[in-house]
Amino acid sequence: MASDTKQYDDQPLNEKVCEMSKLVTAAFPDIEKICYEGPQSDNPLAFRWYDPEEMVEGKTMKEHLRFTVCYWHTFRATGADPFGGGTMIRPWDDGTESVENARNRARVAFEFFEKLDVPFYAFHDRDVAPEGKSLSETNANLDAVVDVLEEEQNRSGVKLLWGTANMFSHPRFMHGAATSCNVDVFTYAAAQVKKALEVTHRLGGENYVFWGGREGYQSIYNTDMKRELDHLAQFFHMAVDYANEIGFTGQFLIEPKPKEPTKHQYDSDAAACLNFLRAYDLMDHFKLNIETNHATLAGHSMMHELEYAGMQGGLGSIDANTGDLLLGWDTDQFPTDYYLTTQTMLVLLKYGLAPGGVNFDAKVRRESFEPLDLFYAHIGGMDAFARGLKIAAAIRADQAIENLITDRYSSWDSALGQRIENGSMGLKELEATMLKQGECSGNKSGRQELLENIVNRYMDKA
Ligand code: XUL
Ligand code: CO
Repeated sequence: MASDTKQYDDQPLNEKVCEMSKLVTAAFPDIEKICYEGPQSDNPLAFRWYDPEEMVEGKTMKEHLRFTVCYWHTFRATGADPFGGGTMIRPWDDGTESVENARNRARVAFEFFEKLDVPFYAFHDRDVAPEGKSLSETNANLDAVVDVLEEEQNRSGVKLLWGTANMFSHPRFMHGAATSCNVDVFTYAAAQVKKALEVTHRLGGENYVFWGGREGYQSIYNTDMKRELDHLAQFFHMAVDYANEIGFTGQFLIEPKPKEPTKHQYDSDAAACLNFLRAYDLMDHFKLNIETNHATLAGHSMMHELEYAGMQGGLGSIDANTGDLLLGWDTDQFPTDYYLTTQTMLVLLKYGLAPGGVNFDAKVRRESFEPLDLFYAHIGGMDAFARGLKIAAAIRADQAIENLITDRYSSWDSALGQRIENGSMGLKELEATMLKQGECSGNKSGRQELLENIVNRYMDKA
């Protein structure tokens, strides 16, 4: 692809950008499409493990992994933190909130998706287009950028994994959106979701995500929790009804997170989300989008959250990232740990992922400010997942973990175990059984260390 900045210019660049452009002259001028070169390659701009066409368990890696770039971190993150402003050099971006700049940025994003060879992207409404002075102006801005997204999707074949509405950044959402104490804010949020659903539908989005950014509380003293949760459920039912009305058949997803920005978020973990969905008769319409760093903030492992959702038919998609062991907040780092990706893929292979995907809800560090770092970050994440996929598939092929689990629970395959599992025993019958038997038969070893060694063995060979 041509790599001249000019191809993105609807408008002349302003002075600031021209100056920045001297540093890095175009979007990604020196980068060709990233290709698979194999594990021996030391080319930092090649995949060592991700070979999109390689078959694993009867499907290509591309079909299994459904890699997704997220627009907000990769194209909107500035590198700002609570102690300092932005650091990112993004020569294509004129730093304004103009619609023209947003449209140019969208074209750059597609150059990135194509060069990285990812099949999907995901966005919030407000990542892609600026807010206007009124809701109707904001909607018009969004439409103007969605025109470009649609055009670029058609040109490149890159698809939308999911859309979502940002209902947490604007000050109006200080008390939440669907759970706000202000009925006008609920109303605004409903209008925003209606539009976001229309746009997601127009772009052929395969899912629609709700992350309850401020759906929770800072103080339980001032919170009517029951009323807020009732409102949240009503809001979701409205979204389901409207999706039916417009013919949107994508999967609805809720993304659990326990805290940040609020002290307590209602969607705190997979268990809380599934309980909420059941209590409000939403199980048929929603699954979960499980995010690694959210799982760890909730005090769980990613594997736990995935398994908990998966075993109840509630695993929809994943936001792939990682936290930092030494920091207790949502650092949203790119995942590079093979143990993490292997564990994740073990569960995803078991339950399946489509129409979900592996969305890199991850951002480069503030110090990694060059456009090139965006490539390194995604290549590392994609390779780590491809490697995790291969290791998990090898473990599954040999039933290396499964055999130990089957053996561990084998007592349940006995006549007694089967009678309990099929519901034909009560406390009286069980008492009679144990009175007759007198004592339990011996326990089996849990073999935890052996299992950890087995995983290491597959790390070495896969
Ligand atoms: C925030 C987060 C969001 C959601 C989409 O922690 O993960 O980016 O994924 O709103
Ligand atoms: Co996320």
